[in-house]
Amino acid sequence: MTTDAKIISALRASPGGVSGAELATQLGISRAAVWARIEELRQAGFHVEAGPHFGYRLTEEPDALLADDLFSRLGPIQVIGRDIHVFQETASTNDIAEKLARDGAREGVVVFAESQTKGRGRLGRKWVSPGRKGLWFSLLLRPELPPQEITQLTVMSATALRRAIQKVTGLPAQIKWPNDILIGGKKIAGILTELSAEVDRVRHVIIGMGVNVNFTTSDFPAELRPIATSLRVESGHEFSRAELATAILQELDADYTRIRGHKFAAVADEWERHCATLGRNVTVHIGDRKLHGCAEALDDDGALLLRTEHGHLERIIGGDVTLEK
Ligand code: BT5
Repeated sequence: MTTDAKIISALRASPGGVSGAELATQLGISRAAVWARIEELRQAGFHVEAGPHFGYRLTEEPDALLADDLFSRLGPIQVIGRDIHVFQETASTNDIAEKLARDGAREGVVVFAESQTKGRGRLGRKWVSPGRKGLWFSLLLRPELPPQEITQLTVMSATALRRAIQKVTGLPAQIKWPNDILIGGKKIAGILTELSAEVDRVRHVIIGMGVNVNFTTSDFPAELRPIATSLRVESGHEFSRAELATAILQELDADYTRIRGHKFAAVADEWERHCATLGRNVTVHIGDRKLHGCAEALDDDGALLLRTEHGHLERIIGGDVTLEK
């Protein structure tokens, strides 16, 4: 943890205030250095009062994503979130994570951006990601899985994301295969898994996630209003993006630990319990191909098993699913 992250943690732990001397001892730095760090935190938007009787007291936290703040909230994790980068604006966080991967970064790195100018979905579709309205981030993994089992990671991401949303907001989020999180039938979050692999070996995987947090209805472009929603629209109030981001990283870390421990079946069970797709009649579009059938199950690799109208069982690893009424 960085010094700033430790200061933020110490201030949060003592809402009544903590003295400069105590902070200096805890951190092994001088009182002057503590003062300088607190000034930096004030610049970043933290309101820190100072007084002779209470020392330093945190009275307000910014609605900004800050790597130090996220570290201070995260607590012990195995892999995901051990390095965190935050950009004010970038084209796509997946591109930054991809570059970090090529430069040899270790797995677990997470890249956030306050806004993206070229946020993307699958097949080059656009992902709307305006400043401070949501969480736009990507993580780098180097899993020991063959390329055909990578769908497990999309399943894992959806499961962890849904659980974090439910824990923090209490809203009933559901998963739509393969990569959407829905509330009330509308999309609240999407996942973009990008793979770099050789024939039988995965080099790395970038998992990009977009979560609509504090959008109002009018913040959405008109064409998205019928199909998209946000946590704010669904609950009627705003959420701390930092708190939600922390919960998501913790849940992702927990599920990645399950996958690394060969417990994908447990993740898949949870996925199935919260899936809006299974047992439903669906249409799957794969490029120009269109299949109708009943979404029966998820297989061991995370692919969707579709019982077609002709009675065949088709194994689907990608595509767009429309739920039929
Ligand atoms: C996805 O694609 O759902 C994956 C979205 C992943 C976005 C994250 S943000 C951080 C990281 N960096 C990136 O550049 N991307 C990732 P797909 O299933 O193809 O859905 C895309 C479709 O969702 C679009 O064609 C729109 O119809 C709709 N859409 C676009 N922006 C949206 C939003 N903010 N909320 C809900 N729906 C949206």
